[in-house]
Amino acid sequence: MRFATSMISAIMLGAAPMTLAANFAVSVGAGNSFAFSPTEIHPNVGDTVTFNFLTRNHSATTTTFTNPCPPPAGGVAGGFDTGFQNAVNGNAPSVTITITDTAPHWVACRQAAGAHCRMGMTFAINPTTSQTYAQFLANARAS
Ligand SMILES: [Cu+2]
Repeated sequence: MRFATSMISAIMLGAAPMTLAANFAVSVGAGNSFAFSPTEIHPNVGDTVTFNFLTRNHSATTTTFTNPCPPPAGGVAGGFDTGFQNAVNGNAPSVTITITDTAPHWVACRQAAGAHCRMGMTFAINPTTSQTYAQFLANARAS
């Protein structure tokens, strides 16, 4: 047993510099809400984000900070679009994306020509102190 413990310790020490990617689970439309939860996350490059679509028919689509609604089909350049995910009739689709940079990404639902977005259905990946989620939400409600 002593030998085996030494072997495991050596393997773990050898692997110390490696960092493990994290997954961030985001619920979309929980309890029939027009909301993402949580509303912001701060992942690192290589981490993944899984959008779990729980009710209705929504998307998670990247858009601009200043003029969020509606997000463009396909998302903004360098972003992503889950497409419309139908959670009606007991479906519970999920879509996972991988974080490839540390830049802020502004996300909203593009359903109903931006109506969900203007209701505040928004989400931020790596917002900053100068570009906050709160300001993004205010921009969405006003756009
Ligand atoms: Cu929606």
